Amino acid sequence: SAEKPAAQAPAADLSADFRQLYRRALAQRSDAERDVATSAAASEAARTLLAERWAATQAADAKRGAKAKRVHYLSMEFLMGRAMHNALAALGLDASLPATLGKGAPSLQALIAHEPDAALGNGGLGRLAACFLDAFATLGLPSFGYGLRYEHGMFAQLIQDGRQIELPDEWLRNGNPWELLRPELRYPVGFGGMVVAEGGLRRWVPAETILAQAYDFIVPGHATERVSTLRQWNAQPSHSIDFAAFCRGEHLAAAAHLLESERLNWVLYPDDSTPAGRELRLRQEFFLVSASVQDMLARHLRETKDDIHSFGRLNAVHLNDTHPALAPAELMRLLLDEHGLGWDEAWAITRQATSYTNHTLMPEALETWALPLFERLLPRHLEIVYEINARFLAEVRARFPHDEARVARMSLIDEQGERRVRMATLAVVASHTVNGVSALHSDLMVQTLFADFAALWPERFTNVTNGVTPRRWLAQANPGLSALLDKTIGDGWRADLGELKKLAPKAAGKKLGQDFLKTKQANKQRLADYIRRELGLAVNPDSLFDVQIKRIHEYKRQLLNLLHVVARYQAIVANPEGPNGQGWQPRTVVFAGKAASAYVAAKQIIQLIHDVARVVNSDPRVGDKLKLAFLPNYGVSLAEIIIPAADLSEQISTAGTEASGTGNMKFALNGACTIGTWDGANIEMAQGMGEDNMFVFGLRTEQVAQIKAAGYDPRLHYEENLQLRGVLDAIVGGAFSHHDHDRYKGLVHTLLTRDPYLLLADFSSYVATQLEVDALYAQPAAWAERALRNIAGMGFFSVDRTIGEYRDKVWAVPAKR
Ligand code: 26R
Repeated sequence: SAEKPAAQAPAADLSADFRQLYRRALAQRSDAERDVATSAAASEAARTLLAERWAATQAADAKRGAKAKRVHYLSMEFLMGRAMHNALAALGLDASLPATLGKGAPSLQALIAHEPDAALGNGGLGRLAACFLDAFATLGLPSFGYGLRYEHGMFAQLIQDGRQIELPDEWLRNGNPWELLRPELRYPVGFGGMVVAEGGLRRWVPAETILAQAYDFIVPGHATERVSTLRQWNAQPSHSIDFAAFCRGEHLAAAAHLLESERLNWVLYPDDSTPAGRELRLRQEFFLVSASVQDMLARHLRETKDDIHSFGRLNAVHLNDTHPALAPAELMRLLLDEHGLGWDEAWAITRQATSYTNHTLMPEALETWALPLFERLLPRHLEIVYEINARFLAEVRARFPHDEARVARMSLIDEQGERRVRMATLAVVASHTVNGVSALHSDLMVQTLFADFAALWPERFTNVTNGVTPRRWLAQANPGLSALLDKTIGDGWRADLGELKKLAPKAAGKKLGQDFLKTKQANKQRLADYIRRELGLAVNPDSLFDVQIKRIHEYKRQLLNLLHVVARYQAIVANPEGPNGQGWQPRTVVFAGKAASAYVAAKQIIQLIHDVARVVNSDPRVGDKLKLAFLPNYGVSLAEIIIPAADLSEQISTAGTEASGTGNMKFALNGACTIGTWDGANIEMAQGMGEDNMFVFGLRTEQVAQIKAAGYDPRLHYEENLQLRGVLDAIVGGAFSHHDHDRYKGLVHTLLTRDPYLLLADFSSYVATQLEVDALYAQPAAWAERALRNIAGMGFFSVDRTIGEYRDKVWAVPAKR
């Protein structure tokens, strides 16, 4: 039933239209700096053309109206990155841009460079949502993304003296050319107040009301005229300034409530370490949910001539993790209190619509809300949660009589200590389908986090392995490799990534291997130039580029990577002839990533990376055998430069901790080999490319569990492994501490006493596998063959396959007739 997008139509009159729009827009900016003016003009021209397609998409879906099931993807995060290249590619104008614009026009690269990233997300979950929007458009799925229009996205990361400094991100300073203000789409969202009984109904009377104003961020697809919508809500005050107060001269007081509402979408929520921060996050979550549910109800009623009963059949409401898990509670409130439905029908509709994806098993990332806060902000929703819980627990007791321990574990309310609402439980109870994001993660999800729920409702749980868009992450980010693929296997892979398997029988081809290495070399040169500009560090583009880029987190084990760097440094100094007298394979180790502002251990890892880099990079005994670079301010655009240049992709989380990973997929797609643990989607990638084609190391999930159960003692590894001892002794002894001798005492102490992510247990296996990497890299033809086999095995990891599975297994969207 997959609707393959039609082949890209040649765009003769489109390019004439574009040229005309561009020139007109440019003429209006004759006083601006040239680079700024040209990119603004190009985005304005592209936006005008795409807005027409967007309107046509909306009209087509509205016409199908009651027949077309709509998917609503609710997410607190959308990590969009830049839009210009994707927009021009969707219009078919990227390759022909110089010809379209004529003499003296800027290059594609110059046009793109001025756009700020839309970084409205933290990491994997947010970028996945952005890839989903690409697939929604490309597959022609009637759908909306729903998010918040944060004024400031992910903070900008500055490094000062090796330490992370967070600065506000100003992505909207010059406006966002890809959004359309929708003045007619504005909904009131309430907070606080009380619940009143009114003629047999309960009604919420909020104490304050904030308006949610829609902005539609347009997202074009590949080889289709369809343009998806990311509807972002902007908070606005429900009434203007207090004019009387203003006239009395009390200017700030007259406007105090404006700030109160606008602060709602000031920032993408960084972490919830303070009470004020937690309350703001809960407000943001409800604001997203309430506006979105009101919007989909309004459209449904309009299209079905007020048939509320068919809402569940014609609308899918998907929860991207628990952050929007208030949606079923808000839908229930509207169905019960505003539309007067009875509980049973309202609940049936809600369950029929709702589905939920879990993205992490880490206990500290599971959302719960203290009851007093929940009740103060959302009194009616708390009543509804209690009623859902009462009915649910009755079902549990009927199935498992005399098992109050189970009831306590499964309750929507955590009664241990301070009472709290468990959002993951609400999401599971309200959903018809719950999925994890890789095969391993989905298995662990039903064995651990949701074991009680899987015992009750086994059919509710499923897996949908993540995927990435080959448009942004291969076609746009890596034009050199893309051209080589086009020449070798045809250009069908953009719309059907399974085509990559045609590469497998050719992988050993000598010429192909050389051509592959040539494209890699050009990408590495570009990254080397970037590193020199950014850090003033010269790196050898012929060295092996060993890359770990992702959020800094203990479970992701950037520190294990760093322990290997220190071990290698010491080995190079001790033994310049190399591990077997053949010399050392030169390496450039690249890190990038942000630490949550309140995450002390992660920030210390950033500092240690810089401290080690200072010592290693300036040691004349090392030269280019080892260089260490931390690139600041990681984000989508930086990833687009780094990933195509990587030889080796580090995916080294403790087995059982990384739900899926999606960076792992982007690297392999770009011809990097992976060194990785048997975790997340690494496992399925290894199966796709052949296990022997991945550098797999370390303990497996069951072994990790066994070792922990038996009482793990990291010190034993320190005592028996001389190399490890040398590394930790150097770190604790101040070798990298930069006049601050005890800087890393605590960090090493934690490793020796607790080491919760088993770095020491995996160290020797990791170091040994790194030597295998060196050995293969020393044979360019064999390395190229391996990389090509990796690419050939990546067909499964297209986001188009992922969304096809959601459509069929989760949202049950019927094939278009
Ligand atoms: C509630 C708050 C503290 C919070 C917790 C966790 C906010 C955001 C997160 C982000 C988590 C859930 C996340 O990004 N998970 C990642 O999702 C990716 C997409 O499925 C996976 O590839 C990746 O393995 C996982 O860590």
